[in-house]
Amino acid sequence: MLTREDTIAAIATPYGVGGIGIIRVSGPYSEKICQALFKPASASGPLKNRYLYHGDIISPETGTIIDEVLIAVMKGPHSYTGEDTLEIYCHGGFLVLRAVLSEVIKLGARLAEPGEFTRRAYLNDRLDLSQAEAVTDLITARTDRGRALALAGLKGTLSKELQSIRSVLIDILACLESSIDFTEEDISSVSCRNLSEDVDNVLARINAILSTYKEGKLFRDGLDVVITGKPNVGKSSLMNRLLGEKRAIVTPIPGTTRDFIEETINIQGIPVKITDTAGVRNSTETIEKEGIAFVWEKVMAADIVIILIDGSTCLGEEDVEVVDRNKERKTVLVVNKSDLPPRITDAELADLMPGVKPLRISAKYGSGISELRERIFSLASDDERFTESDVVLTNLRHKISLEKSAEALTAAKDNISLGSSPELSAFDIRDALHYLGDIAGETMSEDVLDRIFSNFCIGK
Ligand SMILES: Nc1nc2c(ncn2[C@@H]2O[C@H](COP(=O)(O)OP(=O)(O)OP(=O)(O)O)[C@@H](O)[C@H]2O)c(=O)[nH]1
Ligand SMILES: [Mg+2]
Repeated sequence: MLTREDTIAAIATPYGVGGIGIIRVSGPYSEKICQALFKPASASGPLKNRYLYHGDIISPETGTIIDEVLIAVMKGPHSYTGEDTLEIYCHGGFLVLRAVLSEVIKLGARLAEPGEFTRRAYLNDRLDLSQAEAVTDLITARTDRGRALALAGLKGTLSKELQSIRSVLIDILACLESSIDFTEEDISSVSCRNLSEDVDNVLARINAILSTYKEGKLFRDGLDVVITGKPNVGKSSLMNRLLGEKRAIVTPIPGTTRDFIEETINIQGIPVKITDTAGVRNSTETIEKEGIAFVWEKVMAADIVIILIDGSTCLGEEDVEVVDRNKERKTVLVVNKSDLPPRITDAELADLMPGVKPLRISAKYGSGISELRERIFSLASDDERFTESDVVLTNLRHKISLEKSAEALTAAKDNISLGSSPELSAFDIRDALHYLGDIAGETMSEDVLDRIFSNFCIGK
């Protein structure tokens, strides 16, 4: 069980070598730890709040200098965690950081759990839960659009919209509750005539947020695209072309790629993981067979499959097998080597995949690649236009709570229009409020919080 009475500490920068490395301390001992460890180069007397000081970290036991640092004390409640905090900007070497951290621990702090600083920020009302969750999204964002959405979440754009929805619901609830105190005949005299319309408006606002989830998830989690086809069609060349670097081995020998290779690229803000796979053919060779078994696994898990065909040779059995295996999937039919004389006609392609418009490219020379990126984007978005709005739902937990809230509101609306007793509708509205409150983390149990914060890194 974590308590907030103790003082926590962690290295907040990544492991490895860097210009600086930061140790973060939060809790009631922060200032004392600073006094015990730090000798300022020039200042005297107690360190001022939110000032940066230059000096040495000195081991209280041995009197030896451990590092020359900058240090800042930030007193609660105006700090990230809401508690007294200390940040020590050390030289960025792992041994330096470990030595300073160990002195901090000796002085009474304990090592922080993953996400514990942000958890304290949430427990001290510096952030609501959805904002705290946006912190990891921001750190792990892989494209600019993903980063912008996470930042909007952290700044509270979703929280504010939900807060405003909740205040409308509270008004509706007040109306319903006041009418409960009146007799049946008096109900109409209470000024709550448009309740059904009010609930409808709230439902529309919730549905508008819900409708952004697909987009939010796409920008946050991205999607998986697998390149498949028979050997030597240019899968690895296409992989390299999409990445803009030579990542996969390309040779004229069929069967070059044995294992799969995965890398992420950015397509209009969506992080797209591209997987290059082994060429598909009937093989008796163990390594190649294993590689091909992987292909089918990867293809099954993919969001979009690129079926690659070599346009400079005739269609073969393996091409047909690849197409057959992907009948149920979202696919792009890509014909490579368009720089060479074509050996496959449009009619043959139409026979192979009826109703599908093939895309001719040259992975070697780069033609057709931007069209391919566009095809991937429009398949991913189902040709829907994305909002420019900042209130975009990216988190499954939030989506589930919003859906439950919408369900409760629909029930409330039905009860109101059926003229049922106001108690019933009030009950539904309270439910809806409760689910909205879950998003901000108003009534979260410890184990839900444990689950959420365990995904954070240590020191955040
Ligand atoms: N002319 C031409 N040659 C290409 C093109 N794309 C790939 N190639 C050549 O085709 C050969 C095979 O390319 P790879 O990218 O290794 O093909 P692969 O599909 O990954 O092959 P495996 O890994 O063996 O399944 C190489 O010699 C490439 O240079 C292209 O657009 N035009
Ligand atoms: Mg290859």
